[in-house]
Amino acid sequence: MRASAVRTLLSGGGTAVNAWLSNDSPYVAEALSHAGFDSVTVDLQHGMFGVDTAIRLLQAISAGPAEPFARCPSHDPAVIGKLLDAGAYGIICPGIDSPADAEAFVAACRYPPAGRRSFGPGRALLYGGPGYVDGADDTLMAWAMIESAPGLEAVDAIAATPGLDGLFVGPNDLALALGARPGQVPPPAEVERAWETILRAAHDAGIYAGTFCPDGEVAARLTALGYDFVTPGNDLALLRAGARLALQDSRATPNGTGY
Ligand code: 3PY
Ligand code: MG
Repeated sequence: MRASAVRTLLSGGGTAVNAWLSNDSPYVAEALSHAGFDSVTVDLQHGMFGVDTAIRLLQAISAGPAEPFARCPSHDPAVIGKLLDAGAYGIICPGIDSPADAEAFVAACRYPPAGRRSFGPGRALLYGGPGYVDGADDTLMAWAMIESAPGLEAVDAIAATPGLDGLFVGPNDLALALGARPGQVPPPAEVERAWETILRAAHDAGIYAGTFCPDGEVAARLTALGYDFVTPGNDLALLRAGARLALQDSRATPNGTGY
């Protein structure tokens, strides 16, 4: 089976930088896969597309060097199984609020006897190659999102879930849950504290810590703090930031006065 480059990077102490797709263009997915990210995540929770399109996006990501990941909409095993069968090498599951949620999520990602994933790896056999079924459980990554007050409260018990590879912070939902505003730069103090708590819980349990970030600066700061897997905003944030810079440059005058 094809090894997971992200898993290999993290197990050697490196940090992976992940891109996040909210739009439905396979061309953009392919371009981001060639842009230098370690993985590209297809967002089935808030992305502007459904499962059929997500499968095309996973194919497009696989045309470049980045590893195909997906954020499922919930821990519904039907959708998780389909994304894995379509070749996702990592699943990021939103709204894990309890150890029971985490167990259900992990079970959906692993074949029996470790879990309850049903057999039928269509495209995953093409991407993963020979040995997929035997290697899948030790290769594919399961990331539980901590993004609610109950999830934060139960973070140590969630981190102890057998078979879970990492905790992944959802700073925007966490901000809302903690009475702050989502999408703030700099992020609110409540979220900063949660980033520290969740990092410690993951590493104390011997698993990885990942997070969504508003931008690359916050991603670099959280990498320095110890995060193993960072996402510097979604595709639209990258597009807006690039557009802003290009406009600024285009409208600058040689003497710096602007117009
Ligand atoms: C959050 O910040 O809540 C997320 O789910 C990241 O997209
Ligand atoms: Mg969220």
